[in-house]
Amino acid sequence: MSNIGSYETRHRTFSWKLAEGELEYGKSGNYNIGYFCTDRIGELGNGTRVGLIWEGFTGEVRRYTYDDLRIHSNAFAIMLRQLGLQPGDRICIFMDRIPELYISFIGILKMGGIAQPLFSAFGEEALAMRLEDAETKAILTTRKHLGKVRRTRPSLPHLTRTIVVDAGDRPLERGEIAFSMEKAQRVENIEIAKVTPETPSVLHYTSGTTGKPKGALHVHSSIIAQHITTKWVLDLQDDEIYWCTADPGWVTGTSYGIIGPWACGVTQAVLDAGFSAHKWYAFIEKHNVTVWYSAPTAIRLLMKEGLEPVGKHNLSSLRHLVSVGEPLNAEAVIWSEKAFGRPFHDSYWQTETGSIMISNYPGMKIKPGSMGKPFPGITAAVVNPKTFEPITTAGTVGLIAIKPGWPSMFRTYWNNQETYEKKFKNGWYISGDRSSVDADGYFWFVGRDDDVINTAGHLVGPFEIESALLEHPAVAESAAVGKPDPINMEVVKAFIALKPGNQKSDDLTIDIMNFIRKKLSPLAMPQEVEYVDSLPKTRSGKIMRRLLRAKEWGEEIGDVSTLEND
Ligand code: 6R9
Repeated sequence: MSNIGSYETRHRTFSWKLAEGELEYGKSGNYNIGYFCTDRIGELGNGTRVGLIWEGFTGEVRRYTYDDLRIHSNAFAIMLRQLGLQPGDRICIFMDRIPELYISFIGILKMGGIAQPLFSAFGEEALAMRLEDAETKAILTTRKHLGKVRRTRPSLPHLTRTIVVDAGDRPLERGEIAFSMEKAQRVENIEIAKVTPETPSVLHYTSGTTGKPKGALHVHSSIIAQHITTKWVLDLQDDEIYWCTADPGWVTGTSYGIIGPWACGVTQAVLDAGFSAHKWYAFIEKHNVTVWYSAPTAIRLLMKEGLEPVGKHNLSSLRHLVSVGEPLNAEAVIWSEKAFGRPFHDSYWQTETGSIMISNYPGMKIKPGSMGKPFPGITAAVVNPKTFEPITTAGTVGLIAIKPGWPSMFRTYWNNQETYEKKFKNGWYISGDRSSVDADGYFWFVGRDDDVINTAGHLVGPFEIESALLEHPAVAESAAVGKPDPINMEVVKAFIALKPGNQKSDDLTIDIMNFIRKKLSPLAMPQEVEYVDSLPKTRSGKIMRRLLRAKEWGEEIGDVSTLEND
């Protein structure tokens, strides 16, 4: 039996008070996320349960119980306090996916700091920009990334503390502190910072379409939504081995890679290694992963490798699969059913929303290619882009809008209240994505508002074209963008990466064009196909369509600091 049981019943009977009750949020005056992710699990009698199974790129494995997580996060909190850091200070975590990343995140929250996780792969410019904007006081890092931190420090007067978690006895420079989590004194209990539900907790930088990245600020009560969505969408049950493939530099890696699963007291597995189908399947097999939260980009990479590597592993432990981050094409859902005997369940949300807003739930009928329905307690609609009034006609495309008031909603953009306020229109939070809703209440993603293609006055969504392209046997990855055209204003241009064993040719291009024309329409047919080895993506795996588009239009590319380039 799934945790959610019947979606309809939950939808009818839901209240955020009930969700608070499920977590006992505020019990004995405690509102701190750090408490709920570690100490509380011990109080429930599960302190000896493994909370983290970590595997490094060399295959080394480490296990931490909830008691360990509590004690080690206490050590981080004590150390940060001793360094004079205060509640409300922004403290950056800049590490690969090592245990210290996950545990220091909790330690920062326990001392009342605002955790600012950043991708360790960021170069110094991307790093400096975000540290400067947040006036970050301290950064936790490792020797591997220390050089970048050192190079940014002269331009960052607020950054007064650099903590190196693997320095050992090696000499450090002034202002740098060596701290070993494993060697620190084991303190069973500390005074966890008294916070209110509205005290800031996490600052996540999201890359805007142009200009500087924006810092979405979250608060401690976000855990109410993260906990209940983890329980009902990811369906985590007591004895789960859960794997979230996202890096905590991306919101998925904190909301559902730290807070959600630990608030539920389950075992989560982390793999600190790059992508390879074989490595991923071996990881699932070795640790008996039961619930897997991943992203379409990764799923499409697995699809590219085909069914053969799947057959080489025993993946029978898997029981529930969920996807986020990019539109999940119908083909990927169908393929996963073939490969793993289970479909990927799509889930839709944003850094700004802090938790899953729209999803396919265990037990609810999946319509492949649809994002599913709003989470119980979430009022979502598509609204008219001009009037911001809800569209009630099934199938009509509009902007995805959500009624404010859910606990994990961001509270502002750091230093940018003006942009924050612009996100609200006519009493709705406007997501910036386009979708339609069908007669059964399922949402169908169309594209980001700024990615929609206007060809001869018709709005064509890139997702529809890309989904169709991915059904062509030669296509592994695709992006559809608008290209200037003197007659039609814009026409569709497709960027395509081919599956192994296929060669680009004029015949193939014509075949692909015809494939789309027949499947969709002459309007949606790409007028041009460009073959690429891979598509430009952000570190969270999102295809950067605006970058491809900007080239076609000869426009400024804007901020590319989240671009994956290795
Ligand atoms: C969690 C996360 C948010 C943007 C969002 C949308 C795209 C996310 C999606 C999806 C289609 C889904 N997106 N999930 N598009 N289907 N299931 O990804 O946060 O990094 O802030 O990105 O990602 O365009 O607006 P974030």
